[in-house]
Amino acid sequence: GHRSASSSPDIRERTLIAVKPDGVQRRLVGKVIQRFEQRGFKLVGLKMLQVSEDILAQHYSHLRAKPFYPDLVDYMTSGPVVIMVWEGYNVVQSTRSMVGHTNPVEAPPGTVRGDFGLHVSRNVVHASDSVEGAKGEIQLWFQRQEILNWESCDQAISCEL
Ligand code: IDP
Repeated sequence: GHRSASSSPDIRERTLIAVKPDGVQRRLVGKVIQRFEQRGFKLVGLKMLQVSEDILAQHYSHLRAKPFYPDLVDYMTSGPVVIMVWEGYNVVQSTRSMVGHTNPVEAPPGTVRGDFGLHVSRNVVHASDSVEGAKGEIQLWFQRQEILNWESCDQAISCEL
């Protein structure tokens, strides 16, 4: 169809999604991945790791002064996380709405936190909250060569190019 440079969708937008230690323990990794896959987003990076306090301090630098910060560090270092980069049109905003409010009490059914979470201190997943924030988080968590550029055959069908 007709499109101009300014209106063409940015299909290369990326975000960082993590299944936190409670999500890994509860065997929710597959269910979380399935939601983003079936929405039409493309997985371009994936790894499992034990989080270091150093990387966490950078990732959650905006929360360092909060009273819950020490508990947040204990939670996030309590076991492995699965960390991912997802790509696609409007992926940051769309995955945030699929993840739901930070506090699962406020997250509606149908969202990851609304379906799988009970308390704000164990909210199953992380998702970047802005395009700029996502860029910084992806740089923090991933080496350049760990992100794969691959063409998906359904791109034109899912995103009307
Ligand atoms: P977000 O994860 O929805 O982007 P942030 O405000 O960036 O929300 O908080 C980061 C993480 O810190 C939350 O996902 C949650 O795990 C934890 N957290 C936030 N607020 C609280 C709180 O009031 N008590 C305990 N943990 C919290």
